[in-house]
Amino acid sequence: MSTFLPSQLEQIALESGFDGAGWATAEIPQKAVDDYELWLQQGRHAGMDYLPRQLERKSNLSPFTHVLVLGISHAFAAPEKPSGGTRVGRVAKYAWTPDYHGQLSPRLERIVAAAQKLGLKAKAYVDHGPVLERMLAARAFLGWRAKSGMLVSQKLGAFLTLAVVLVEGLDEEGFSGEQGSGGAGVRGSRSAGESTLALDFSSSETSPVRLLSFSPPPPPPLSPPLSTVPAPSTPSKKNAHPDRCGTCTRCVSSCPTNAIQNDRTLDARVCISYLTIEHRGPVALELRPHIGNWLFGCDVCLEVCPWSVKAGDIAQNWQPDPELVYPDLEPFFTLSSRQFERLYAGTAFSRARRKGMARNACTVLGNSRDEQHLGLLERAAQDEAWEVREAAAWAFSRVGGKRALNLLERMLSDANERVQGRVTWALELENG
Ligand code: B12
Ligand code: SF4
Ligand code: SF4
Repeated sequence: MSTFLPSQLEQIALESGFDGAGWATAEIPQKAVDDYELWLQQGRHAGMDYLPRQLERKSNLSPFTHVLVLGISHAFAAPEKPSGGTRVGRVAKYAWTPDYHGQLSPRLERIVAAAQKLGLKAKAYVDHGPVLERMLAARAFLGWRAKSGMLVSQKLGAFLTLAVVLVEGLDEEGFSGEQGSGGAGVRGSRSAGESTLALDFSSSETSPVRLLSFSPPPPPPLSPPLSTVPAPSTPSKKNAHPDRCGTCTRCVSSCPTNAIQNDRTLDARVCISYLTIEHRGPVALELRPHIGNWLFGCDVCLEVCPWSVKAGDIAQNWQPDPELVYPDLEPFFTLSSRQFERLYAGTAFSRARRKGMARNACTVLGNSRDEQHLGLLERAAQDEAWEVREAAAWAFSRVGGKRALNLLERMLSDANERVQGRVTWALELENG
């Protein structure tokens, strides 16, 4: 019997730049499937039609037997703002790095290759795979399913990107040290000289970290040597990390649009993250003022969390790009769609497309209520996409004043009915 395999992959993950890692069995509790179905039935997935389609694949991960769940902090410190341009929109931190999928893929490939060398079949996913990543992360003891709906870690806070490596070929024998149910705590360290952010749940009263004993396959020699591998962990069965929200409700009360439900799920129809990233077309009028200066995504429920505050700006293993942190809004109106796609290829912005970003920019400029942005909105009023012109008309009415009114009146002849409707609505509002 050897005792190295799962912890060895964990160690490789930590050395590859992940901040936390833990094992769960690949079984999906019926409760999670039922909850997901209910969520869909209630229409809380808004226009994300791919979510119902994924239900079946998310409900059954076979032939995979175990999942190595990984977390990497995106709690970046804000870089310095570049000079020039109109940089007034906020961007959610997860979108601050160029191509987070691209940055994580080589790290995941390394783990998959290591698993394959050990005779296991493995497949990795980050974000858009048909995998209930948060549920698995909770069962792998990376953190708990918090009131915000986020997987929050006691050490790393809520700014945690998740990824999974599904592994085939391990059986319960492989984790035969397991005593009943429990999840895998994470104990890992990076190479000497680097700070250690690996999780340690030893203070948790139900911490299930136990020694494992492993049956074959026998390992090829891998670095680091086995003697340096930290205490191995066990895969979870049913239990999850204990709830550390306690009586706190900061995320719920701070959410600008009351999107957080009392069953720890979101109503995506009103979540700013959904509205600015996934939603196509005009945003419901009553929600626009609440979007404030969020240009892309929203971090309110993450940043108010005391566990994020306690963790601090700990992301070290990748770097934000200031042009993504403080994007100049002007190019969203001046670039063609093709130029936009080229400029933002691989970034999270590409998901919203040029016209989505231009629409969002109008919301931010309108909510700034600052007349100095009327020039840019004038440009938006001539955009080729009617959704952008509609948002510009709304923004003129939000900024208000004589010049905005003149610009609105000029839009009365817009060829699109919906734009005309918004202009008429705005003028009526302006005229009392
Ligand atoms: C669709 C999606 C969205 C949608 C819908 C969000 C939602 N709450 O479902 C929108 C666009 C709104 C969104 C927003 C954001 N997202 Co998003 N999103 C996803 C995606 C692609 C699918 C999520 C999904 O299936 N939702 C459906 C719901 C029903 O599923 P669920 O949240 O996983 O929870 C269900 C089950 O897992 C179960 N469950 C959860 N925990 C547990 C525990 C136990 C023990 C059990 C039994 C069950 C259980 O209960 C739920 C109901 O079934 C995932 C990636 C992925 N593949 O999982 C990223 C993901 C959830 N998003 C992520 C992030 C970072 C964000 C944002 C912070 C981005 C931003 N700053 O703007 C916001 C956060 C909003 C919030 N408070 O949740 C991260 C979250 C990481 C984390 N630490 O939790 C993920 C995991 C991506 C990643 N790989 O890192 N997102
Ligand atoms: S609107 Fe913002 S604060 Fe509210 S749930 Fe969505 S991401 Fe969180
Ligand atoms: S803000 Fe409070 S309630 Fe919300 S996730 Fe963090 S600890 Fe839980």
